[in-house]
Amino acid sequence: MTKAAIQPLESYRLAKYAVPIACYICETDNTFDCEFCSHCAAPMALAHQTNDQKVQPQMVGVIGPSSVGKTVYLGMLMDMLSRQPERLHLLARGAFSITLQQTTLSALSRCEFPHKTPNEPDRWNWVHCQIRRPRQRRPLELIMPDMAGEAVIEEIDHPHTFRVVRSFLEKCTAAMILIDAIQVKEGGRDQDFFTMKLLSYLSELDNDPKQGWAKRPVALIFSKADQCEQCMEDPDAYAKMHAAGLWQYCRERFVCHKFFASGVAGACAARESLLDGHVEVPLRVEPHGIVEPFEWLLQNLLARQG
Ligand SMILES: Nc1nc2c(ncn2[C@@H]2O[C@H](COP(=O)(O)OP(=O)(O)OP(=O)(O)O)[C@@H](O)[C@H]2O)c(=O)[nH]1
Ligand SMILES: [Mg+2]
Ligand SMILES: [Zn+2]
Repeated sequence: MTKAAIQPLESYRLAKYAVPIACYICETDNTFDCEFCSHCAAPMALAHQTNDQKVQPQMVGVIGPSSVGKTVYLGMLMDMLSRQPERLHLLARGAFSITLQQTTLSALSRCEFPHKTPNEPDRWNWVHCQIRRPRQRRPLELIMPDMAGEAVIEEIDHPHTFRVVRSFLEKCTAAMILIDAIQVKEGGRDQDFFTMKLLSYLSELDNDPKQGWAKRPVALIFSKADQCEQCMEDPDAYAKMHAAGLWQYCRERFVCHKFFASGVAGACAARESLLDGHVEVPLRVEPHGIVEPFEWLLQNLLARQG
C-alpha cells in the first residue's frame, strides 16, 4: 500500500530560467545557473560579478605565444600589487584572481615554474580586480585572463576557432604583449614575426581611427630579461637593434606604445626530468620591471578616460 503524499509544486523555480544572463565577453544569453558561457566558454561568474556594478570593468589583454612567460608575469604582478598598497591598491574579485597568484607563487617557492596553461578556455584563470591609485577617487575595474598562448596563435592563424579570444580582444581597451628576450637574443625571428602578426590582427579587429587599436595603449614587454642584461638596461634600444621590424611597425601603427623589460628569476638552472625532459628551474626569485608596464598602462587608460 502506498500512502498519499503531498508533492509541492515548484514551478516558480522555472521562472528563473526565463530571465537570461548575457555573457560578459560575447554577450550571448545564458541561463542563470550556467557556469561557463555556452557560446564562448568564458566564466559566467564575470557576468554575475559585474551585473550590479555602476562602473563596468575594462578588459586588458596579456598576450604572447606559448612559453613566453604570461602566467609567471601575471601571477607575480598580482602578488606584488596586493603587497604594495601604497603604490597601487588592488582588491581581487572572485576566486580565479587569487588562484592564479596562489599557483604561481607556490610553484616559485618550490623552485619550480608553474605548469603550461591548458588550451581549454574553461580552465583559464580570469583575473578580475579593482585598482585604486593613491589620490585617485574612482577605482578602475579590470579583467585580465591568463589565456593559453596556443589558443591565441590558433585564433590568429584560423579566425573564429577560439571565439572567446576574438570576443575578448575586440573588447580590450589596452594590451600587454610579451616577447621572449632570450629567443630574441639568440637571433630567432619567430618572436618578431609573431608579435607583428598579433598586432596586425588587433588592428584589423578594430581599425576605427579614434577608438581603434591604433590609439589604445600597448605595452611591449620583453620577458625573461633577467637572462639578458642589455635588454634590462634599455628595452627600446634593444628592440631597435634586435627586433627592428617590430620596432618600426609599432612606430608607424601604434601611437601609444612603449617597450619594457621584466624578469622574475634571479638565476635559473636546467634539470633533466624523465617525464618532462629539459626543465628550467628558478634558483632565486628576484622580480624586476613587473609593475612598471602596468602602471604606464593605467596612466594611459585614465588619460584616455579624461
Ligand atoms: N629566466 C626566466 N624564465 C622565465 C620567466 N618567466 C617564465 N620563464 C620560463 O618560461 C616558461 C614558460 O612560462 P609561462 O609563464 O608558463 O608561459 P606562458 O606564456 O604562460 O605559456 P602558455 O601557458 O603555454 O601560454 C617557464 O616554465 C620558465 O621556464 C622569467 O621571468 N625568467
Ligand atoms: Mg600560461
Ligand atoms: Zn560568451
